[in-house]
Amino acid sequence: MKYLSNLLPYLPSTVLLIGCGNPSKQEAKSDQLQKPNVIYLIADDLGIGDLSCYGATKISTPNIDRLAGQGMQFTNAYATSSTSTPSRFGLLTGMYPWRQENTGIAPGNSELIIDTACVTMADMFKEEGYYTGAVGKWHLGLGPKGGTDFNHEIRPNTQDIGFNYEFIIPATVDRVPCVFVENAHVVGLDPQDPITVSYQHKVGDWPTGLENPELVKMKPSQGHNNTIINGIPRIGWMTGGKSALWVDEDIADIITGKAKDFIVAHKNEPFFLYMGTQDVHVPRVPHPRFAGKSGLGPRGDVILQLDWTVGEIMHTLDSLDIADNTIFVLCSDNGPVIDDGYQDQAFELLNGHTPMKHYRGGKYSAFDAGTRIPFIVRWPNGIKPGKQQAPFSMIDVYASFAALLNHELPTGVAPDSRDQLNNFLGTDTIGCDYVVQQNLNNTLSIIQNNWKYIEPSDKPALEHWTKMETGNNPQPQLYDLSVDPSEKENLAGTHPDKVKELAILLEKVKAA
Ligand code: NG6
Ligand code: CA
Repeated sequence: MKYLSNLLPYLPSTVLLIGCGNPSKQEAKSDQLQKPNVIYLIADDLGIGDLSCYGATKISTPNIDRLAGQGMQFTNAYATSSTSTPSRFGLLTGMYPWRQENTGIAPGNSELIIDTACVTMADMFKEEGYYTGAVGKWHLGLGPKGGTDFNHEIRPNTQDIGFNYEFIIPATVDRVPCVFVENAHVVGLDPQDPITVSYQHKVGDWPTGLENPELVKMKPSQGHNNTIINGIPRIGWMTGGKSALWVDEDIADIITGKAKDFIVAHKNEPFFLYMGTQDVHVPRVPHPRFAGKSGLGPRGDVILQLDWTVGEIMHTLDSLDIADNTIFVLCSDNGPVIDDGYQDQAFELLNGHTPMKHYRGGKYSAFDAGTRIPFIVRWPNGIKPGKQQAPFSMIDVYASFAALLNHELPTGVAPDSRDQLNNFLGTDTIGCDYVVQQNLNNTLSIIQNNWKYIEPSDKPALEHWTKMETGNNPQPQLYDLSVDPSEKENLAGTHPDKVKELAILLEKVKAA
């Protein structure tokens, strides 16, 4: 098994005693030679500046800091895209999302946007004998073309693209329907009270933020004025399914509990757990035990809640004695945003906190803060703790795991994913040849050797609601990230050859 050669230098010496101890000892040790479990925890809209291990001083994230201290902490890691749906699509398919239509931010009743014929990363783990699960935020659609019917078995679902088990939030917490789906069924649904969802027009007679603003406990700042659920006006209209509605304050507890249950149930076999937290996406509604605890308002409080979730998963692994042979990845799906549509005082209470660090832009943007993400990989059996400065892109996670498992990817599978295993393990300090980034409007950028080129775009320079800089510019842009990480000075005019070189490279990637 090839993957063992990667981890041999780091295996505890006791493992080398396999076969020469007493039988019970031998059995216990052989666990350590089992394929490593994989937990891939993708937080929502978490910024590289939101964690104390990345330099935040106004907030403390002790559990995540411990994870980072015991693993490889990446300082130049990128998501494929600056919003959720395409970013997650790229991770799970190993294909750049901009190659496929319909991979933009998905509504809550979107069809499953990953073709069931696609061999996903979950399929790959399954073929390798892993038990696979998806828990938490999904946001890649469910059901057939035409949209999801939440009142019957919901197929195709994650179980048709490689997952054995699912307990998911269909889209985002600000989108209807506000229900969980477990193994193709809405949890707690009363068949006498079926769910109707629309993203075109009002359905049923439940109050909306637009018509009944006096009923909301969290006011919108942008959009978010359709059906009110739990006092929070959402995107989209719904009616029915009353017994199935989630309570926002409890979501972190529920999905963390489901993730823990999954780990406990599958501790004796290799497992792959893909977990998406709703934190720190809007609406930011912490459990009362975190409310007011950060001093930075709800946005800070849900960072503490996320840190708690990570701590719970770590404790679970410790209590089962499987932490050493579990690869635990923590990252974000895209860059941070401060006001993303509710009046939650995120700006007013920042208190000097810098979610984007010194990077330009944020969620939605072609500038670096759009896709630059915190990225931590802990694997005591296979990774010596350290910092990884080499460039790394989430598009390469799939092929890197395949390499770890010595799993040959057939032609056409994960077409854009490159084997960056040594980068992922922190032993390659050069990193990937180039990183491609995608903004809200599908404007692409490419980074190579610290030079960043953003292709020209006629799309708006500011995102409509948040006024975030999108990085769109009708002129080509070129930045030297080695001296200008904040992308202040466009050097395209003075470096036409570099612009040409990177534009050609980007065209090549597009044509591949
Ligand atoms: C935007 C929403 C924003 C968020 C985003 C998706 C408005 C005004 N803004 O359209 O609140 O939901 O979509 O975020 O509706 S993501 O992280 O899931 O991509
Ligand atoms: Ca997101």
